Amino acid sequence: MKSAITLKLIAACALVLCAAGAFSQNLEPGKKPAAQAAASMTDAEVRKVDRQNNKITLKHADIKNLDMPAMTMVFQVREPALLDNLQAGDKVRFSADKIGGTYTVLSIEPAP
Ligand SMILES: [Cu+2]
Repeated sequence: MKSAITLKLIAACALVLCAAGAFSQNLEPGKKPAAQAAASMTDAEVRKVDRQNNKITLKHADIKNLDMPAMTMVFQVREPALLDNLQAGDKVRFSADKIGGTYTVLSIEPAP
């Protein structure tokens, strides 16, 4: 009986912590949550796919969430599978963020 009550208390506390966490994030619009859906999609063209090093060269449009103008540059990719089915010349849309000081592609898909 006692343990059931304890469990309920723990669950309640966890819920409160969770809600507080979400709330504080909303209170700080200047701070971007790292590596998430918050990163907007950017148009790009694939220039080079480097599967050995998990890197991709993209000629990209302005990246709003990174405050970066259009350019051609190399990105790290979050996971090797992102490079599946990609090749130079492909038109794509991707999201990226700076992770540990490295510009990293979080998601990438064929342009609509
Ligand atoms: Cu760039």
